[in-house]
Amino acid sequence: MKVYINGKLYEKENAKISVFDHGLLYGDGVFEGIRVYNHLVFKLKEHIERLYESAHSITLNIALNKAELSKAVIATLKANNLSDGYIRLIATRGEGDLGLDPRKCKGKGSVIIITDKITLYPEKFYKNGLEIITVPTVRNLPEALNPQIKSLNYLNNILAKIEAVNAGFDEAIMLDSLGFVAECTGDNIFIVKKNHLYTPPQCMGTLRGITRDTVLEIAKRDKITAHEHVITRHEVYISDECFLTGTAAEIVPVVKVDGRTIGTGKPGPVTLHLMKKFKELTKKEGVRY
Ligand code: PXG
Repeated sequence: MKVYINGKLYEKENAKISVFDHGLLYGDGVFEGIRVYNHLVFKLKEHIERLYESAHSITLNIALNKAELSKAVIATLKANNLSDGYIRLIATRGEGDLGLDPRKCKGKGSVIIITDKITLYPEKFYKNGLEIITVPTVRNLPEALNPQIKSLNYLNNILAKIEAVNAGFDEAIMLDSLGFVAECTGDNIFIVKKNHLYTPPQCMGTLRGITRDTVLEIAKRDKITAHEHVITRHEVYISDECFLTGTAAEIVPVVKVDGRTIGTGKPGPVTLHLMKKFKELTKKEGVRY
């Protein structure tokens, strides 16, 4: 697998950057995760746009413009002869010294594109649904490090993941600082109540997920009423259905939260409908290469 770094392709073993890169030293950079389905890059424009928004917010200039970066993504996929997989886009502040000051970072920063075969969640998660828990670590405060910024500093989410794994679960609900449901460690959350969809608004501790937006689009088209509304843990517990959305996970049903069975304890009809429609969309929509 070849890795793109600053305009050149390197074999995996030789794909290296400086230990002085502030992306490593401080998590000073941004990233995106994108899926490719049968030679179609799903929502490439949206992912590129979000990457540049994250970069703009942390005053990071990406050396390439959006069109150039999109081209580089396609070139990397072609070089690796990949038809289905996952793309990780990374832009860092670049090489600096051992101080925080970004002005010390010389050059244009690093742009890295890694492609890989996708490691899917086990099939049983999609068939039977996930059991998840709420963890103590709350999502970053928007006024400290806004969750809208997909920064290279993912410790907030990793700490929550560790708490879930230590308790024997694969995914966790993270609350916002007010105690409302924010999102999971790498996925957004939805509930279904009386055939209406609810997902937390993105103003609090929630990333505006591209899969989340896609689900809202499908819902609108299929006349399923959706609300972006604050959600409490109680509302999750008494929901009819619950599911998570993310580029890696796509749509995964949740059947138990904090020991409470959700609905019938099986993936529900609205979730199954959205999973089917999402799959159909990934087969026909995207940038072809
Ligand atoms: N919330 C968070 C905190 C995320 O990191 C999502 C929601 C879903 O967003 P999209 O746009 O993908 O629908 C993400 C996505 C992983 C992994 O290994 C997941 C993400 C990033 C990196 C790794 O599961 N994020």
